[in-house]
Amino acid sequence: MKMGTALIYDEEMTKYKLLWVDPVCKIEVPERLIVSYEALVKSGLADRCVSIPVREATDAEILLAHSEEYLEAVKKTPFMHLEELMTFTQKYGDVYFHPNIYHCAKLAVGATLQLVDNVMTGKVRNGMALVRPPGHHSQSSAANGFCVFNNVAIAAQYAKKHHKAKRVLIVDWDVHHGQGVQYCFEDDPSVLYFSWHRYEHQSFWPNLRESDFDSVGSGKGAGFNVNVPWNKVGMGNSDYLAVFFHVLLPVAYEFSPDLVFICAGFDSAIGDPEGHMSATPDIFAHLTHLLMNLADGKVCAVLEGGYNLTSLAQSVCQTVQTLLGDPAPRPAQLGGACESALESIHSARAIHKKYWSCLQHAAAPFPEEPSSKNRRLAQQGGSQGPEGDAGGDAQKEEPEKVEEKEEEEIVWPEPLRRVAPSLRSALLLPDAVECPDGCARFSPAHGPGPLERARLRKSYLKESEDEASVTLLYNLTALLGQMEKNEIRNGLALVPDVSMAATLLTSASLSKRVLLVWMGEGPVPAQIIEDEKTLVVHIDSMEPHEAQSKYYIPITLKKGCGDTAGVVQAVLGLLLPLGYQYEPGLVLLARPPGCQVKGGLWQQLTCLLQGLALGHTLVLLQENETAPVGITASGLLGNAALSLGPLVAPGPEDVGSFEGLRLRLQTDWPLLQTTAPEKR
Ligand code: Q9C
Ligand code: ZN
Repeated sequence: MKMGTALIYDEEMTKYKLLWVDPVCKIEVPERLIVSYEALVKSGLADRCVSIPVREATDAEILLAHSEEYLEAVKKTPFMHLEELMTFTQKYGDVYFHPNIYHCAKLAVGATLQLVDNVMTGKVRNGMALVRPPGHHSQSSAANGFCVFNNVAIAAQYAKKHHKAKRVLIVDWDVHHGQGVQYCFEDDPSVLYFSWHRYEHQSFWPNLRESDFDSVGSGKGAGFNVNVPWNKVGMGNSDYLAVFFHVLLPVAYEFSPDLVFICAGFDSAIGDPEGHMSATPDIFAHLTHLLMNLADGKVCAVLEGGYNLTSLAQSVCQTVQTLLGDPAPRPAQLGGACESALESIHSARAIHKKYWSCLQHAAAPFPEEPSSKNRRLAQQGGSQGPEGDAGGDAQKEEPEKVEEKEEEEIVWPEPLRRVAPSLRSALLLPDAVECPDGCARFSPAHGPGPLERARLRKSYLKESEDEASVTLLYNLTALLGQMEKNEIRNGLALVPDVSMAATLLTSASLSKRVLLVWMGEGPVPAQIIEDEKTLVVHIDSMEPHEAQSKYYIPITLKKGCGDTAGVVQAVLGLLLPLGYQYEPGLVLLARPPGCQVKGGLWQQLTCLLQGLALGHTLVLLQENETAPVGITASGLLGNAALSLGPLVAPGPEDVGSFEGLRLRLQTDWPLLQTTAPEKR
């Protein structure tokens, strides 16, 4: 199994800066890289990574995304005097040159390629390149937006050419639109480009018509460009997660990349003077986690923007710590996406429904779209107006208007320290079943006393059952207890009766909230369904007998759990948003007898659920069905789930019924919303 996280950084990339006065460019400072790296060192994260040297990209590599004329022009900049540099700079938008920037730009590309080589050859599983200058705005023949060469676009071409990557996903979570990346792959179906960006109906830089949601790619590449424009500032954690659950992840899983790039700009985090968003640094732990089971875990994060040094350093640490496999923090108090974000989500889903079967039942585009946007634009006084926070009437659900505050006035709590329990995975297995490598066989310090034995026997067992059954129950609660004390991260138990074990555990859990995921035929024990502190998500082929309630959510699939595409859709669009909104302290994943979920999908589920409850996942398997033990253990140990391959269309009735379920549940669970209220 491929292990390790690469960190690629070289101080040399701090050695250029703005040499004249320019209010637009003054935020792009060497300290951006210095504070990011220092934070990684101070927190001990840098030491845990595999450090890989940078190199200079070759001309041929740069030419994968740029014209010869442009490369030749940039090559002359190291020999230019100040005046000449300023003149050269003026040919482009929002960028500056320096005698050493060409050298740094070659290192930034080279660092990204080093990352790709190490990830694609399996020397590491994933990694991050901390680079300057950034890349996603630069174009075939133009520098732009602090970017000289398009690091990620070059690296995607390189991965296709040198590592035979067939499908590459680029997730651009920087707050600006990476138009350079969009242009590079516009008609290329082998590279799926996703970007969200501050847009404000085209009034925010780079003010491009083609940054809107209706730029979907062209020719063979139609459908492979996904834009989610933010038309208001102040977007927060719920907005970001909603876009992941309802737009990016379904499409990404259907696409099934061989490699994932993150254009990891952190100007989309709180406190950033460019972005004016409110998402907190810990959200990047989740965004990273949610991408880490695509492409067999091959994720290359490459720094782009990020101009608030505090928020930048914290966000970089959150990202790298997640790549390393530490448990993600609990994202607290998620609501639904705000109204403006829902409009963007709706628009993106509607325009892409003809390209992606996971979206085929998304609501239709608004009839007035996209012209309504132009009307609003006109009301704001033209398309090239300055960026700013003006326009739109404030509504209750809208994000807070961010006044032109000095950035130091915006404060947020430092992310909590993320502690990984010293024991990652404890398995409760009958003696005859071999314990997979890397896992510990769970044995409690001492057995139950006579009173405890009597209590367990009375509450859960028939008279006829032997002492071994009592011991098993005791061991289960002991394992649960150590997980809840954060001494053990996760666990797996092979039990003779999954229903009984689930009943025992939900009642024994001290967590205020337990999420029980029941994969297959029920019934789910009535005692659990009635339990107010357990949210049950039940995926099955049978219409359930029990009436659905806020805390019992049956998801019915025609072909049951054997329908991989259907289950993936249910997991991404329903289970995960429900789980994130519920904020469980413990996740129980139950595999009742005869469960049809295929191995790879089971592993995906095991891995994805670990983003919840600080990674406290307890998996229950049926004693006589030992086949899934190996893959479950592998997922619990933090190995990436294997790619499911491109997904076929889920059954149309199923997709239709998910949409119906989503509509019914979204009042109680706003993170399920995909459409603005008045448009529903
Ligand atoms: N305030 C990156 O984040 N200036 N580039 C915008 C509007 C350009 C950002 C002016 C910002 C470029 C990589
Ligand atoms: Zn940016």
